[in-house]
Amino acid sequence: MYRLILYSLFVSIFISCKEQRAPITETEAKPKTNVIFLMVDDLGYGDLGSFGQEEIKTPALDQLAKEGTRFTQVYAGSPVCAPSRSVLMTGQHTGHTKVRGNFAAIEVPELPIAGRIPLAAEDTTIAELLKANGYVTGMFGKWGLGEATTSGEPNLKGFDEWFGFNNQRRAHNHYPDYVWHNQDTFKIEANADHVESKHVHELFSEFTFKFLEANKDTSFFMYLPYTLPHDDFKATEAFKALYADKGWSEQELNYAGMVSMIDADVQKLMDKLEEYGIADRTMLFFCSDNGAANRYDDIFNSSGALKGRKRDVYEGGIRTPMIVWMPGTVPAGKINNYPWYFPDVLPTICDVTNTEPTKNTDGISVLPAILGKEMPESDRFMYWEFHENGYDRAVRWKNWKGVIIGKDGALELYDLSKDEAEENNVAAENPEVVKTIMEYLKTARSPSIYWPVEAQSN
Ligand SMILES: [Ca+2]
Repeated sequence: MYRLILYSLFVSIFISCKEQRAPITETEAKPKTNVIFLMVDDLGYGDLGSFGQEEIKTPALDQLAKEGTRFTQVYAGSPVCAPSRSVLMTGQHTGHTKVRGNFAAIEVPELPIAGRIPLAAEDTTIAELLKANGYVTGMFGKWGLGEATTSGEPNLKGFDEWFGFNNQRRAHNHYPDYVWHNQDTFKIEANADHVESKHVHELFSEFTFKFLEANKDTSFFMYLPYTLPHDDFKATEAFKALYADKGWSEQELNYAGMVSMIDADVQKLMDKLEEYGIADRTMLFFCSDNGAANRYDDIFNSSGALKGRKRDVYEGGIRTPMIVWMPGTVPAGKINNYPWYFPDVLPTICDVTNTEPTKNTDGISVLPAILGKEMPESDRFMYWEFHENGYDRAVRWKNWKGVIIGKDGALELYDLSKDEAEENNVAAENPEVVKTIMEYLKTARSPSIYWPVEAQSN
């Protein structure tokens, strides 16, 4: 719809320009809307002040929520890292996207890093689409969709510049002695011989702000898949010190400190966008890539009131806090309950930037919801499959949530409008809904050679 409105606007401007024979003005040559997608790693649904957190202090993110819109029913692509990122980048859910797990379910001996499946040439990413539309593209953080020398290497998947980890396992170390800068290794001498001196997040931050300054007068897409607050649990001393009087364990102190490190970066990001005068033409998204790795029940309650955590297809494994911010465009201080998920990010960003999306996406543009407009009640199916525990599947349809644990498991059904915590399986009382979801599941996915269902043990 927005594309249509923009198109009619363009046509009317074009016609009026033609009639008046006006020269191209400076206004028309202005840069387009920038997009920053900041996605942190393993942050839970309940970890932000604006989503109910009481112990960990997130003042900048709370301010972001006050100036932007909080979406309460947004889902990541998967309950773990790599497939969630694959869904995000390709706009295809885990029944269609190339990378459906952190490791393949079968042996793939020809890969440089066994089992880590890269994106292929035919997998089109958001970054490739935006780059083709004239955007400068940068990524700083953890990629996870292709090692060096593979077809999924980030410079081959649309990023002009990238800095960070392409290997997920190495990203567990926040004090590595090298990371990647494009196709070269970037040595971190301060961390040589296992000395923990330079926290890698500080480098991600430095590269982020260098990119921002260099491209503030252009149109840019910046993808920030930061590695906090993922295990290893290590915050810098200054951020741990914020919680020194709490009497928490070392891990809890570090976890809270890591979330606060993210928060400080968000503050700096908002300040810089204001300082450069580009906040009103930059759409900033903030979310997590999957649910909380640890629930920290009775301390942080990182999954909030939701069931499960990372590696579950229950809500606690896949639902993420989502804040969208663009002063003057995205309504300030609003809470929006419209349900959407990572496959929607590609068509939405395409809509924001007036870029032609790929045809094979499983998502829709949720730009109207982001702009505070009514969207028709959602009656589409949202889909997840997860292979680490066997073959788990989840479907969200309207307010229904269907879950199947294991290849031959029976469908559990929850009514999220009454039972967000997925405590009462109402499958027996709703045979028609069960039937509808089971029918959908027959069509939900295409086979994957790397994650063959037949190979699953349960
Ligand atoms: Ca993760």
